[in-house]
Amino acid sequence: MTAQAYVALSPETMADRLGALPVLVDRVGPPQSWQVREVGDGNLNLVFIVKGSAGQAIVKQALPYVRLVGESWPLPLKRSFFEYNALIRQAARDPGSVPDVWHFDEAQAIVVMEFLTPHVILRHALVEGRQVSGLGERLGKFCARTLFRGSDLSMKPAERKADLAMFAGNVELCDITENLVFSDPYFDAEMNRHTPGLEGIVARLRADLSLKVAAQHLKMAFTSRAETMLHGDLHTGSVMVTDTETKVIDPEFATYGPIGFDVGMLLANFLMAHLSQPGHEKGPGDRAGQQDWLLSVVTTIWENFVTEFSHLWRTERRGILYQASLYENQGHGLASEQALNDLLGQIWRDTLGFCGVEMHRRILGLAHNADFERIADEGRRAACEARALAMGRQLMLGAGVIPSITTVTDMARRMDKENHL
Ligand code: SR1
Ligand code: MG
Repeated sequence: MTAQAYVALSPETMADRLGALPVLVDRVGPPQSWQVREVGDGNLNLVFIVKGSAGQAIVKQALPYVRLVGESWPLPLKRSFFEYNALIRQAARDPGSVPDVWHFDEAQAIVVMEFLTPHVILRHALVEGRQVSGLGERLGKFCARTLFRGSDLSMKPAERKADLAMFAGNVELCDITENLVFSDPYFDAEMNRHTPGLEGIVARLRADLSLKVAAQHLKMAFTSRAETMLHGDLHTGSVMVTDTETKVIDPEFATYGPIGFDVGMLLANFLMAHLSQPGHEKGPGDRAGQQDWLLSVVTTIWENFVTEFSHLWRTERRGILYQASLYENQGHGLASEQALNDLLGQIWRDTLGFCGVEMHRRILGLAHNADFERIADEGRRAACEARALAMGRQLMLGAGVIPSITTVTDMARRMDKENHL
């Protein structure tokens, strides 16, 4: 199959195309027993559930264009190669955190993997008002482990440099992030859209020159500070959950970048989930408990990230940075702790900035999120989105002085009561 030219799969062709694949026959059953559904609801790819007499599998295939927009926006198939390579690294760096990969076909841009059941996309669960136990711990540790172990704090120099070079090839997906996240929200870009009623705050944000400068500083950090292998698109649509289990999916945007990028994007999506809750109320205040829980997850993610990252610093710091030979082995363990605190401070400031831009781009840019989009009443939606826009600005401009995660969650509670329209 790998020798053949790329052809997009369909439910009808699945058995003919992949029916001889040993791993699918073993785990799903003979192709005659297969039932195939296309279930992709993301912006880019085809996703099929293949169900047979012995089990189920996910078959994910990249399309040669952006699904959300259509064939007018071509996108290379090689993103599937980066997704596969990121998944196997994340599985090694944080075992159990991602679906098991069973097969990869580079020419057909196909990744065959474990079907997660009864998992659902976290974002949908949050919109419905569901809670997931252990979510913040799991995600905080995922960030710490993948971001620490993908960096020069941990990796062997030759492997790290080879990975840096390899993931630097993910040019077109980085280009999406560079434009859609860091630039388009701050001017009247062609693909932007926003909810009617936001015109006033949108005009104020786009006239805010300090904000424009902050966004471009963050863009420069993203493009030039190749600190670690990022997931690259770590939002609540890239997480699947049961009531008790959490798995991270879809790392096709993987690239080397600043450690705070993934953490900031993730926190932004929980803060947006928090600020969107009033739009989903069926009666006054009936989402208050969900809002409190969402902010507790924000706190837990950050605290677990810091705790786990610090633990890895103290126990696994075997890369070329901050060598133990310079610190602990000289009896200078205190200096190592000082260096850790300094680094966590830098990551914190980056996290706040990236958190802010993500909150802006999901409301002003091309790719919105269901947290707000599923609020049918435009007036209510605009009120919620305006609070998120205002909060994003405060995070970006205040990144250097916001002292703690409690300050952030207090800010979210305050914003939730304010009118920013
Ligand atoms: C054109 S792709 C738009 C967005 O969808 C993906 O999930 C990423 O978040 C990207 O920015
Ligand atoms: Mg995705």
